[in-house]
Amino acid sequence: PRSSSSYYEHYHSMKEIYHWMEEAVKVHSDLLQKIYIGSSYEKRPLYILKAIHVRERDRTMTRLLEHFDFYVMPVVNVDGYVYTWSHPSNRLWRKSRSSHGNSKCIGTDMNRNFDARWCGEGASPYECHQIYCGPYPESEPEVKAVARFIRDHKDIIKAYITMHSYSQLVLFPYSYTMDKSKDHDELESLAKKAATAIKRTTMKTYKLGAGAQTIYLAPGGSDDWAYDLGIKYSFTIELRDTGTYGFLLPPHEIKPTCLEALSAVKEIAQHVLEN
Ligand code: ING
Ligand code: ZN
Repeated sequence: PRSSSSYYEHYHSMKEIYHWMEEAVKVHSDLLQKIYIGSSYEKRPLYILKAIHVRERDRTMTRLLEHFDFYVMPVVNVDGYVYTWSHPSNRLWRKSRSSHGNSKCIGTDMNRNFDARWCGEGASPYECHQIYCGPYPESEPEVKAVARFIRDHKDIIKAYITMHSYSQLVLFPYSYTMDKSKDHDELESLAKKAATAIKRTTMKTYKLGAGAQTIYLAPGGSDDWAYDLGIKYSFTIELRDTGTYGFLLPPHEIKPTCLEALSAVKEIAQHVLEN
């Protein structure tokens, strides 16, 4: 891979990302492990990186790693990601690459495929739609692998954060209903702290709120599912920007976006530690 300083200034192919994961665990074998959690519809491996405690230069990170392990899945939709690189006209592909039954259309929206009021209002039962919920919950092997990993670790997982783009938002449950969750007030104040941390880091403004109230009704999302499983601190962060470039964020904005997102993660971890 490229030297670490410029790695976050370019977009990388799936092949490069696999190579990067391999090298990262080799170089930091004391800190990092690569966990295989299953394979995609097109049989690509799905990996989660686990970061454990080690002496760090960043003091906040050192303290947080003394108390927590971090599990990071760099790419969930590996098949979809590869597909976006295959031809310029496929650049904005969203869904998985599975085919179900004899539909002419390919792909399920993975963020409508979790078992949280699956395929209710805000998802579509039609294969050709962008927000197709799939034939049944966890029909997608990638969703099943993630859900199984979280279920198997639910007693040790203190927080769950899923990164999306774009809109600059810190969202929390629920997205599948307009009703407030029982932890609404605490999650809202923590989301506020996360947005403040982002502001401090890069001066960018992130708005916040419960998913359905802030953007739209969307059942079957991973954060609502994790929350209902018992993981109270469950968030979706919609990264940059607010529409100027949208999904086609210029490469020079990748690094600052990572830095602000990391500051939000740290703020959430800090709160979990104190509560
Ligand atoms: N946004 C999410 C989407 O799947 C979301 C928003 C968050 C939905 C949480 C459900 C739950 O529509 C993007 N950009 O995918
Ligand atoms: Zn998304």
